[in-house]
Amino acid sequence: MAVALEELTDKHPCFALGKKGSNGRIHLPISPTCNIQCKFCDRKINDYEERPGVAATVIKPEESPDVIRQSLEVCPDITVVGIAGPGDTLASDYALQTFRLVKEAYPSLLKCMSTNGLLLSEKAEEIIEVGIDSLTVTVNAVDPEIEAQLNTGILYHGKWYEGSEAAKILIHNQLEGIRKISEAGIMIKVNTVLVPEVNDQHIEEIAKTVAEAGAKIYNVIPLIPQYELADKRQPTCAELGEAREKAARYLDVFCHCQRCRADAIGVPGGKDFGKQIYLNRVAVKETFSHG
Ligand code: CLF
Ligand code: SF4
Repeated sequence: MAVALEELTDKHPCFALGKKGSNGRIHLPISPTCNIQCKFCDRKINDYEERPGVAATVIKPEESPDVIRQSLEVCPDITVVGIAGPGDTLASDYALQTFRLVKEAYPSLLKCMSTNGLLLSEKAEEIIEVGIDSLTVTVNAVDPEIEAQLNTGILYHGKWYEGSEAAKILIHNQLEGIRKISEAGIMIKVNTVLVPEVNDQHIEEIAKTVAEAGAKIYNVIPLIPQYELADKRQPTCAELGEAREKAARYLDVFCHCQRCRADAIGVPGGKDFGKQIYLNRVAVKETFSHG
């Protein structure tokens, strides 16, 4: 049965509204590959950068229960098992396989999945059946012309699409996926990477559209200028505040995002145990590089 918003607000650090939550999360770096190319994404395997898309290693689904056990020993505040990359959670089957194992081994932990949404609509039934408790979809635009400035292209059913043609497919699938998943009662948060002069005047439209599709919480993430958007700047605090204020007209806004790595472990913003757990794993030899 789907978890109610009150329970998520209470137990989930990224759905805590108002004050910062004190619960922790473990990210399992299970999903190595991605099926789209965001212009700000520079996926890396290393142990020093603090940002999404980075992990020290990639683990196998069957290693997850043991990683969770070790993590709970060092951080008993963990209430959520999240999968957020370092690639996309639906580009391979590993994330859904892992959630099945987690459900069996740790039924009391919340299962949180994060995706770019390209395959959300076609995988919706399976996601619902697996019993995800919270889902995050990254929607950076609902206008294909704007999305095309943030995304080079998508690999969809074996074919590479670019520009606004790619953006149209991506946006359509994201919104359809959000509709299907929210109809099943699963709580959805939408993340938007705020890019000054590209989508900063578009936030209200995104928030309105995703709220109509069924999303309940919105998280504006300031751009980390890198890769093809290295020449852009980070939004100012005022721009971030304005974007949040506009979004808040349509849904609840989450304000404590820490732009976590794909292998973060601990309370967001507090001590991170990711390196200690993942780099100590002798069994983990196979690293994946997107380089
Ligand atoms: Fe992880 Fe994301 Fe789940 Fe949270 S992170 S998959 S919803 S358990 Fe949270 Fe980190 Fe921000 Fe993500 S603070 S980057 S919003
Ligand atoms: Fe990177 Fe995520 Fe975009 Fe894939 S969806 S290119 S992993 S930011």
